[in-house]
Amino acid sequence: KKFDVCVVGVTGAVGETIISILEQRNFPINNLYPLASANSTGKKVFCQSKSWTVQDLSTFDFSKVQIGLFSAGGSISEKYAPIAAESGCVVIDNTAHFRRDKDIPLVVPEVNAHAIADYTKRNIIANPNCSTIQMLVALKPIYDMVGIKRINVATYQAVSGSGKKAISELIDQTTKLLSGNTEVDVEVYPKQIAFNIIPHIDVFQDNGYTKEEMKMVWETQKIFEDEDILINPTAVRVPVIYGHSEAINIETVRKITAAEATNILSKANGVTVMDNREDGGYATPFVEATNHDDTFVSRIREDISCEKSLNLWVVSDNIRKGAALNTVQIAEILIEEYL
Ligand code: 2RA
Repeated sequence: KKFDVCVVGVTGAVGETIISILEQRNFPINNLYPLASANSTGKKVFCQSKSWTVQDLSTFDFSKVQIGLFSAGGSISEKYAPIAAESGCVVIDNTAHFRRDKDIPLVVPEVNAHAIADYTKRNIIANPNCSTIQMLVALKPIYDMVGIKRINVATYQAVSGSGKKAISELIDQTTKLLSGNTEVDVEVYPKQIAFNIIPHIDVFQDNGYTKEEMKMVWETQKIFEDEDILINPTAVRVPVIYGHSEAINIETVRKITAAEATNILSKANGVTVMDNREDGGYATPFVEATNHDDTFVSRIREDISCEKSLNLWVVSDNIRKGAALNTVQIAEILIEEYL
């Protein structure tokens, strides 16, 4: 069976990657409707050996499609996802807008695919934040085996997480500085990002954490269906273009050795363990993760400072598995098991 699919935000970093993944995974498309703002209408999108014309989101009739993949910002999803859902289109939304809604499933296929069944409540499924997805793909097998009480995580997040403008800002700043300029334009971030790191992603909350950090708390508890698990994130922006990295320390309910963790992770869906204690024996965002589907796990070692505690280094392409691939994987389960 083939499906009529729309992709909302098709000109953005995630939208473009959704199109290429729909092609790579040969998603059964009957008609494809690339949707964007009025100033992008008429542009051509190529997918599955056909050219599709970008249409204006604001005038689109969502009754034409069965599935809508949204990645155009929270305000666009807030306005159009309910319209699409009421027209009978099942929406898979990449923004944070619906993630905490109790009637909307928040899904990482390798972790809680069963939750997709709840899509019927609002006809909307939420895609988690990229930094949450890679962390839970890596931690789920350990969580199931020995239980996890607490997670400490520091993230090293690529600028592509902020969109195309952030990528060009990093490149422009770097080029200028390497050419001897001392002044650079700073627009997307509060400070220069080239040759720098910024411990601030999304808005500050009253408790001193940023919203990006709190997303990792809220989303982990919802996806694991575990209100008791404790998460302590620090989210940092780094001058990398693609690929988020995370230094994770977990306290487990029952002891797990590094060898046991390596063994269970080596068999886990969507995980590649790359962990040799030698030069280059670990995953990095540019060399290993970019343009790959898997979540890479390295530096697996027992915590020397705490019994029943383990350290992991987790790296993944934030635009692919962190957004576009996870979205398409949810859509694949949707059509295989529900539509
Ligand atoms: C970021 N996770 O990296 C956020 C949104 N993609 O900026």
